[in-house]
Amino acid sequence: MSSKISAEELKQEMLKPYPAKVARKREKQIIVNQHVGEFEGRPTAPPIAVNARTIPGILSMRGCAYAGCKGVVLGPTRDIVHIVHGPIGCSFYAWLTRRNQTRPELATDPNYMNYCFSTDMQEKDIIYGGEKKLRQAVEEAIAIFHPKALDIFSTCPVGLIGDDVHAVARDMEAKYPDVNIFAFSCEGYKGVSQSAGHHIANNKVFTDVVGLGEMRKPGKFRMNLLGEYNIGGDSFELDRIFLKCGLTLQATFSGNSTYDEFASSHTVDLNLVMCHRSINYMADMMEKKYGIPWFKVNFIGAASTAKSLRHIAAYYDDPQLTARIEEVIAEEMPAVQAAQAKYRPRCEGKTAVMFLGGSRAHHYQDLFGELGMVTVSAGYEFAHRDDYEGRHVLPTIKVDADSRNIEELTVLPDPELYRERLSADDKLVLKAKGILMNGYEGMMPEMAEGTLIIDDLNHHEAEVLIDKLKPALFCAGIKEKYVIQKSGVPLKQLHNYDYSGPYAGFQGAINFYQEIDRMVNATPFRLVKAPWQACPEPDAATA
Ligand code: CFM
Repeated sequence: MSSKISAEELKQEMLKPYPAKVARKREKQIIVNQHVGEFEGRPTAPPIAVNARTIPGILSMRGCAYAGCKGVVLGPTRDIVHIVHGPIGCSFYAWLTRRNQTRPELATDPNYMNYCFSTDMQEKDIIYGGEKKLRQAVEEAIAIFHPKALDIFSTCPVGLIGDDVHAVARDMEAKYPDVNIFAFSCEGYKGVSQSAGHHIANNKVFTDVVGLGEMRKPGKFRMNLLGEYNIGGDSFELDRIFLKCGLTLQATFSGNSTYDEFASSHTVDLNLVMCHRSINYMADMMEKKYGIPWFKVNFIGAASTAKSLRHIAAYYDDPQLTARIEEVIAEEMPAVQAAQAKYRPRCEGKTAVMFLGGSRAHHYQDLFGELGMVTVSAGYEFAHRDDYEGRHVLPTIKVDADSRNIEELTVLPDPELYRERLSADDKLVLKAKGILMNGYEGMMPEMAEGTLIIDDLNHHEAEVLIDKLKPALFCAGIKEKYVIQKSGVPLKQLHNYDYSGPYAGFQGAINFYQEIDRMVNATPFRLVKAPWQACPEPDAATA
């Protein structure tokens, strides 16, 4: 750690003002990273208590289950009409702020992403029930847009007043059999964070969409990319690379995606998992039902992109494909290396802290590493122990009441469509090549010992981090951005990328180097003094 304070001292500093009970709970959620053992040749990390309820009164960075279901997993799909059943605020504030982009192939192709569909619940609907209004909204949307599919998202009041969104979906589908209509019980309170919403979304898309279509894209090497949401155009860059390599991307869940792609995603031979947290359920269920193997990839960072492409080549084990992938890497890397040579000396040795949802706090460490920057503290908002420690801890995770709340589907092999793609021997061969089928090594084993890992970071702890570590850059989201910049530290939004992107793939890495150089070498934030630094407000202790 670059600063003088040790990670343990930093942790104690964070715990200091908490009441004893809160401190006891937070103590298990803030962990000094160590490599305590070994699992299959990789270091293991100490256990971290995560995916637990945020303590009331703490200013958390988390979102809600509805955000995870509607905003994250389904939101980027352009030709499903997404109706939010709830007050208008739930819709408006989820309306494209994530900067997930889409690009219809033809100008005439349906694209509903610019629309904000809501039932705009009012007090009257809360008192007398909102199902009637929801039916009207569905009728109206079908009359205007004639979509192939329409889905309904439940916000908190829907669950509280007991509207049966699934009955409405069933009735409406009986009336409009050409439209696939399904609903999500993803009320905001359904889980401790947006993570619950991911699981709810995965389940419904799996049972009600995947397997219904036969729109096979041509190509010998057909695959899906799960957990890539086209923030700032990331998917466009990945599409470019896959196309160049001769790989066919059948479906992305769900950046730049369409309904037909989801429906026919079961026809591929490989699932790549990018964001493990939000979509691992889908990968597992597709493997059980259709026999599609999956492994984890990371296209954030040029070296990680090259490594992931080489893993794809190893999986298909086709000499022509392997040669082509090597050619593409060789073509792309000179520009990346030139950019590194320019920006790395300007960023080398500077520190970053990273607090993002469930994947990026890990993935982006690779990009910072390419700039010679060090991640001195990191954490997720809502990830589970497997994202921190690696999937080998899955059998030891205790299922609590909150997780039990989310349905775990029992999935069996499809009698007709299941096809085994890999034998046990094939898996061993791939393992020898460094490919972990159904695996994820997690963030902590890959981070340096002595870094502080903080789950569900809150405002007070962020202030301690800034005060004690004085990082060159803070990576988080819009809720944190301005308060942190007022403290003199630039903040890069790594949820929606501020106004820029893409950052994935080779071109994305170059964009990122430029952007980070600009931020860590700019002085304005370091020169500002926040009003409260000059003239602090009296607080309860001093008033
Ligand atoms: Fe996955 Fe995401 Fe993330 Fe996520 Fe998110 Fe996101 Fe995120 Mo914001 S799906 S877990 S729920 S990588 S919206 S695109 S940036 S918190 S780290």
